[in-house]
Amino acid sequence: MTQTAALALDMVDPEPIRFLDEDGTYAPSATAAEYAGELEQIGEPELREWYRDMVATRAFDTECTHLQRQGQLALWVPSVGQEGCQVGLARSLEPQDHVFPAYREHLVARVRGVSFLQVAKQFRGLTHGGWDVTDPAHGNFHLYTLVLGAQTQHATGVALSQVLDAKRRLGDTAMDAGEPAVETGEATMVFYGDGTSSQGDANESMIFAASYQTPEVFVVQNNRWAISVPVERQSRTPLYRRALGFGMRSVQIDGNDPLAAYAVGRRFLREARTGGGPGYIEALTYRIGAHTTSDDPTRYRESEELARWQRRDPIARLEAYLRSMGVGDDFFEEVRATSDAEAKRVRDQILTAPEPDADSMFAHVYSEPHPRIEEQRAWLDRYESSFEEGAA
Ligand SMILES: Cc1ncc(C[n+]2csc(CCOP(=O)(O)OP(=O)(O)O)c2C)c(N)n1
Ligand SMILES: [Mg+2]
Repeated sequence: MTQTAALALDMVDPEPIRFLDEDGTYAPSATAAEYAGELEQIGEPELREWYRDMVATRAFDTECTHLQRQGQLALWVPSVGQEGCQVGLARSLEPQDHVFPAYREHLVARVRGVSFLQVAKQFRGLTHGGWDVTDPAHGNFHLYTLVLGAQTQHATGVALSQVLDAKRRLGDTAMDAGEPAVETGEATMVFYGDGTSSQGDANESMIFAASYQTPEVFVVQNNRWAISVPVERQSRTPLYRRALGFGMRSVQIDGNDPLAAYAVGRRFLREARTGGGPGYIEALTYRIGAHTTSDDPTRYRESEELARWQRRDPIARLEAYLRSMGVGDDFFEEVRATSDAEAKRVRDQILTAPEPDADSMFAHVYSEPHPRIEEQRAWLDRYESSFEEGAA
């Protein structure tokens, strides 16, 4: 090993950026100081809304887990424990930005205007993909992606188009790797997990992002597990260091601190929009629940680890901070009641939502008629008519 390589491995990692400590006291880390200005617009009214987003998402999440257990959803993917980074990052976006989720970003969906009902419909098999991303009400929130890392390619594709559009506005139609970043006025944020950071897609999209200086923010929610595989098995260095190797600014934040997520998200997005190129945020958090309702984490996780992270619950942390600002019981009780009622409404609505016509699954595969699709459609017709009375 050369001396340089040894030095790189010995590198001391800066403390993760944090404003609120684990018990909700405002106690910024030394690394947070340079981001404090980003919080100027954030006061008690904003924090109350963030808290509402978090509690509403958890109530919805819990309701969906019950619905799956009762056989009403095919699958559910809980986000419990990860609401802190999700709320801060979602709130740091501007309306014109694009957002590419993985499959656990229910809170981000809500903030961008995709309803919980729309999210739940996907897990009941009532839609063929999700929501209409081109509908302005949906805040450029793209579709959930179960193929790990595919969304990073989609995000870099959109971010490349943001560069090209900006260049065209300046009368420059050529786009080459290695050119300086341009001011685009809009950015793209992509969410993925610690396990997904090992996928080729995620790494390739970062190469393109760095080469073409896309206005992009890569967000890795490091919840410590990729189903049953711990993050230590995927990477011998902290994940944020990988981005440094691609030539991107990259930081680690306390992912259960909404203020840190907001401040860093806002800074990185603004830099991306104004010609500063891509950035990478590793949010250190924890998946409190199961990977999905098909998983039993007690088979591979220690209960002490879970208990340790339950004590760092992002909702409890923000609640403590709000209480220290003088917010009283009435508010917290009202939010809980409203959130439970909202979750119940989604439950009632999903149970009565109409099923799509089976034939509609063929409608959007190709834009033109296609013989293979016609063949499959004919097979389905024959199959369905075999149930009709008098059929052989
Ligand atoms: C390309 C691909 N490989 C494997 C899977 C199966 N799979 C689904 S989720 C998952 C773990 C993902 O872990 P991570 O990226 O840390 O995200 P998390 O679920 O923890 O949010 C795996 C292996 C998949 N969906 N897609
Ligand atoms: Mg993970």
